[in-house]
Amino acid sequence: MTDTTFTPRVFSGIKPSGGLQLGNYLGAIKRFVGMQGQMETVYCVVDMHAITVWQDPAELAKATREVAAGYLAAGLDPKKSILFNQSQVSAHAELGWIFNCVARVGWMNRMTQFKDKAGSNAEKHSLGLYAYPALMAADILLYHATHVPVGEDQKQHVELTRDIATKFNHDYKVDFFPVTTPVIDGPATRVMNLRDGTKKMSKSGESDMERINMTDDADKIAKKFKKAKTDPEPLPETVEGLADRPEARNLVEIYAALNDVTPADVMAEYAGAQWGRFKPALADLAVSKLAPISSEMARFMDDPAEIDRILGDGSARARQIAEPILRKTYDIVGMLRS
Ligand code: AQP
Repeated sequence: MTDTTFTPRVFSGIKPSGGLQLGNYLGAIKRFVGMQGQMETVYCVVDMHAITVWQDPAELAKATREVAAGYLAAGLDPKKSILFNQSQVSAHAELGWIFNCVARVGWMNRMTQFKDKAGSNAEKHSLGLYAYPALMAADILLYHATHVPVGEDQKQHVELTRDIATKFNHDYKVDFFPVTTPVIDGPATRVMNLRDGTKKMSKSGESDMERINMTDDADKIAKKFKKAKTDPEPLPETVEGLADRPEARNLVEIYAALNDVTPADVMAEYAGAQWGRFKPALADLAVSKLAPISSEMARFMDDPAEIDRILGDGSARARQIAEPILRKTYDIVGMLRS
């Protein structure tokens, strides 16, 4: 259900915890660009989230510019959208603290992403990794965002954002924060690892062969799809036939998302095809769609001062929305400011 009392506004972000991978592009950036022009759009490089696990400072700065370059290369227009990096708008950290005091420990204990990332070694991980969904709620609610496009893996965190907004409004007897709608649509909301179709493709996954990086060249893309794990069966006749075949389903969904068609359209063309036919077609399609983006990214990366200027300008525009909302939040909470 969408909260209709607030002006429609989109917010989403990507963390610069490494170079962009195909899942970030299909599940996030491509969809972010598609929402541009439909309503006000605010997109962020969430560098404060990246340091929830150790980041080399020089690499973090480079990855922040690379994510910004990815957004721009994929068609984000900094005149139509606000594009900035999170740490330049200190209101994120300030509202994040307030939400740390609203969110309940029991809620955080249910976050599956923390369990997946921390594994059996949770005590060695940073407090920030555990608390980061409260900061993510602040990222969204600081802009009174009504719509948050994300991949499937972030659904639980957007639901937590709704819980935080509802509890804040209830505890302080206000109708101040919107109850945000997660926007999770299209064929590639969960792009899977190329070597294990039961795991999500990630920037920080162990092997480079398990993901397509947005900076991979044509040979690398072809090699990675050629070596992608599959089962021995040819492609089925219908989408239903992909149900228990996670690797086959993943490759079909990637094809569909890259080509802006449905998995059923892909099946209509490739029903019964052997991998020897489908994989090269997928690699060719991926190269034709990704090569223009990666060469545009390289062009932006050659001019870091221009990226920094765009992020600086976006940060100033983001602060204009965020600061009044933070000040009002402080008033509601009873924080005295002289
Ligand atoms: N495999 C994926 N399929 C679809 N969408 C994905 N997203 C990430 N991976 C996939 C979406 O990309 C956006 C930005 O994600 P993020 O970088 O902030 O965090 P993440 O989801 O933790 O991404 P990674 O690549 O897995 O990073 P690491 O390895 O550092 O944890 C989100 O909308 C996300 O859903």
